[in-house]
Amino acid sequence: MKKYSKEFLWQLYRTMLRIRLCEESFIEPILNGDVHCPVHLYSGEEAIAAGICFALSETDYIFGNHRSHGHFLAKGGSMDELVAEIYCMETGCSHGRGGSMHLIDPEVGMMGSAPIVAGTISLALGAALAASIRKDNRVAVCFFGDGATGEGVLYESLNFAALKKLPILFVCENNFYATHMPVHACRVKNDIYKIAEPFCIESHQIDGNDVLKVYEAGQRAVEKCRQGQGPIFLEFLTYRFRGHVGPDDNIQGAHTDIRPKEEVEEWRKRDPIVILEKYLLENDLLEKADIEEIRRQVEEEVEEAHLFAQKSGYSKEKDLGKYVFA
Ligand SMILES: Cc1ncc(C[n+]2csc(CCOP(=O)(O)OP(=O)(O)O)c2C)c(N)n1
Ligand SMILES: [Mg+2]
Repeated sequence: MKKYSKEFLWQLYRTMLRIRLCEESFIEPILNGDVHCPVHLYSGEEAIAAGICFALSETDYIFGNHRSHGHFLAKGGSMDELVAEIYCMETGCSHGRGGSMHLIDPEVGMMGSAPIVAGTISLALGAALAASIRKDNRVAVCFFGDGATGEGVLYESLNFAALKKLPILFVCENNFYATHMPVHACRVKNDIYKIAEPFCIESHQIDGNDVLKVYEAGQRAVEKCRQGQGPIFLEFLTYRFRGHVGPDDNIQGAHTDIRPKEEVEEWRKRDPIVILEKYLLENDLLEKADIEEIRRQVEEEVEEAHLFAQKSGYSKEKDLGKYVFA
């Protein structure tokens, strides 16, 4: 294991905790009916967004999907604007027009997220093509789920990226389910990373709950992309702690999360935040009191973000067409 500075590791830890506490802060408002858009929580998968985004620079591009609060925060998006967007307020990052699944902040390289499964892969490809034409040394990352491997655009994009040797990182967050469909029920082969082989794209399968492993893989891949040795495909194995949408898939009173309870429990033992916490404690890089202090600060930040959103207003009816392509 490489040596990292305490400051770096604390930042990584804080980033994952910011994502987790922000996600979990929405459970009550969702259940109370105070959130008016579908919300797909990222709890349990934080190590991937944090590890990959820490391997990038601010000018690199990322693209997300329907479960992208974590990507947005890890790339440097404002928590105030994220929370306001989830409440569909004018002060949100998409001026309240998008809600939870349309997040964007080009200033920090978060180029957009969209709910169409695999919908942003070709956009990331375009960004990587632009970077290669401009020779500006930027890398584009596309985050997508195991469900996106059923979409043709992924294979078209892999082919084009390989053909043009584009600086793009395909990041598959394999949480073993696409809504309620287990990955083994819709794929002949479960080793997703191998789909890159026919395109001669380097690919790896990595523990997505160990943030240092994610970071190291991300850093190696980004380096290769910058040296013109892209594209790279990384499959991260992970698990969502919550339902597909909302806290527990409780859709109109019907509990539809069909994942075995024991399976959820097993993965909860592999909580990415606890894994890093343990590493930091065992290596005397963090003390229990530090954990409490970081948690207190993050809780305060989350609370302030909700206050910011509550103080914000909805867009005026006459302005609803503004920022919207029709
Ligand atoms: C093209 C398309 N087909 C179907 C849907 C409905 N849908 C929304 S999310 C989802 C599953 C996505 O699963 P995965 O890509 O594994 O991401 P995860 O939710 O597990 O993070 C589906 C089928 C959609 N949004 N877009
Ligand atoms: Mg999935």
